[in-house]
Amino acid sequence: MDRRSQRTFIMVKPDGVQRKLVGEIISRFEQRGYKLVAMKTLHASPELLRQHYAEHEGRSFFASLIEYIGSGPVVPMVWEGTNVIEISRKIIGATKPAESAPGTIRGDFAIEVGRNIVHGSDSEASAQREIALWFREEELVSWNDHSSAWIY
Ligand code: ABT
Ligand code: MG
Repeated sequence: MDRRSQRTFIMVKPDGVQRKLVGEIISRFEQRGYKLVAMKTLHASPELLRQHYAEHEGRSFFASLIEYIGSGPVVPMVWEGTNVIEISRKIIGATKPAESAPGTIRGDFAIEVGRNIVHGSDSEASAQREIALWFREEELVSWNDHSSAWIY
């Protein structure tokens, strides 16, 4: 695969939507040089969220996590570009807000681990699984971003 065509799954959580941070979050990925290839708004079902967070099933926070992410609309997205999985986790910042550096999304906007604004896939396997869970193949757009000649 072309190294520039790595894709990851990013989702603005209900607190990010309600706080009107969707544009801010999109801007940060655009400004870094990444390409938006899919996006929608939906109110996710508990079933979809249980699948999304399957790795945390059985943990003490699982039920409250599903309730929080299901409490309002979310904005799932797919972003594309070199090393986007690793770099997007840096753009987002650490899971615990006390550890998320200023300049990251969580470091600038979040103070609670249970209200941390945005999700990003943590590995290639997660990215593939999550993209397939939230989007149909035909919802992913391939397009040539000529302006990125100055980034690559
Ligand atoms: P996500 O992007 O939501 O997956 O967060 P991240 O990958 O940074 O953190 P992980 B470890 O995947 O946590 C998922 C969500 O579960 C919440 N959580 C996690 C707790 O509330 N308590 C905990 O002890 C842990 C480990 C935080 C994460 N999302 N939210 N909201
Ligand atoms: Mg995670």
